[in-house]
Amino acid sequence: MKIAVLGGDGFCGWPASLHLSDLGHDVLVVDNLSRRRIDEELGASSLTPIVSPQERVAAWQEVSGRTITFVELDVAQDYDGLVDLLLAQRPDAVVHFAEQRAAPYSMKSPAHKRYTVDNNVNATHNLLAALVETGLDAHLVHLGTMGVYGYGTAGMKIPEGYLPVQVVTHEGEQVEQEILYPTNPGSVYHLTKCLDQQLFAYYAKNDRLRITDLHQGIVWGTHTDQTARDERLVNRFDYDGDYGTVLNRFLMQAAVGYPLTVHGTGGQTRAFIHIRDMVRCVQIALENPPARGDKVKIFNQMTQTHRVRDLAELVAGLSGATVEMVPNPRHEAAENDLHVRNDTFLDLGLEPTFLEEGLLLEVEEVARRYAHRADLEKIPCTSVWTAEQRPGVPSRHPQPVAGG
Ligand code: NAD
Ligand code: USQ
Repeated sequence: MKIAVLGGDGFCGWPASLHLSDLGHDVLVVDNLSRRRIDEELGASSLTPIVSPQERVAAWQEVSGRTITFVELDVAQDYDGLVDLLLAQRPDAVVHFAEQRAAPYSMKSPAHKRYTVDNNVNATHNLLAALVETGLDAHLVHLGTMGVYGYGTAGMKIPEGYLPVQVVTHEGEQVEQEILYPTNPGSVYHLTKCLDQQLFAYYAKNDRLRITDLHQGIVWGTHTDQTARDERLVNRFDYDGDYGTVLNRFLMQAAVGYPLTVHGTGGQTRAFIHIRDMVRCVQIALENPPARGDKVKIFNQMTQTHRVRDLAELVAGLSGATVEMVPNPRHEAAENDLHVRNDTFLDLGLEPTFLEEGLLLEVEEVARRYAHRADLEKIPCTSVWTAEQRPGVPSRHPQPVAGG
């Protein structure tokens, strides 16, 4: 297959591109390098030393003999460029990773909220409109998030995208329907993924586009079989307070001797997936496209759920790190249970990589190897969700007085 990977320079996109290329697919990486510029804005950088996209693809050619083409393009801003690229390359599939993906970054300020909405919603909509305009029947595989569901249910397992509901008509007849599971985002970033869902549903219905939306949990780990082959292929490893995700942060914090930063009581339960399973899932999704006219296929891309304080205890037990309960900068439930269905990927052959000592140590080992590059001042999460959480700083946007 010819596969365009939008956002192919990122934490998930790069290892997915290498995996697909290794399988013999013709891979085109498209990225505007915004993630690298955000590093500069934040004064942070990947713990692992990542080389330029041009050096990455040259190293892959040297190591594997396979060619990945890199194209710098802003999917959200350069619609005409996207149309021209699709017409010139005519991919069989497009994997869409090209969004601003950090919840804390999306909550930093009104400007960051607006950037995240503009970038993510425009990127997705441009791609959909461009597929229709070009008439290409490419299968679109999007990386969505488990966070579209919120992190709790009425007691059942979170289904894969759709919820069967019974409604009573005005004649008193009970009718069964299937609806998109109601969204309950926990940040402006997560909100953009909820908006994406609506865009997909509409374009699948109206234009019969073939779309798969992968509702992914928190990805942990760094290496895949391909990224480990040469230091120039190394994946990025985010540990800063905006982009670092919880388990990788804990492993990095343990490696550099920093107390593990548990938000609040650490009672938040989240879904997780190892990076090697993530690339396999993308492959499986590409191999099992919906038919034209089908509704959007939605898969829950996660393998396990964990409570944050349990993860901290596990990492502390393995490494001797200390745990620190810090005030939660987010507006989220202090404690939640999370039960998720993920039957589709299991039925299609995914063999989950579970959290186990060896893998945790492998990631900690990566972090230890590059510990000298760590800037400990970048570890605290300083982005807060509400004005009330910003101590001493009065809100610039006073709330309207109820009824006033
Ligand atoms: P990332 O920030 O490392 O990678 C995203 C890439 O997209 C970056 O290289 C960035 O430069 C590029 N990009 C962003 N906007 C673009 C635009 N307008 N045009 C072209 N390129 C653009 O993020 P990631 O961790 O690799 O996440 C990839 C996708 O997977 C995201 O959509 C994210 O929501 C989803 N996801 C990630 C995780 C996780 O734990 N990392 C979990 C669930 C879902
Ligand atoms: N947390 C801590 N300590 C930390 C960092 C985080 O306790 O040092 C807590 C947070 O408060 C939160 C939980 O850990 O309750 C998860 O935070 P996270 O930053 O690991 O994950 P999140 O913000 O949800 O976002 C990440 C990715 C995002 C993806 C999402 C999947 O950045 O792109 O969509 O995971 S999910 O969580 O299933 O919505």
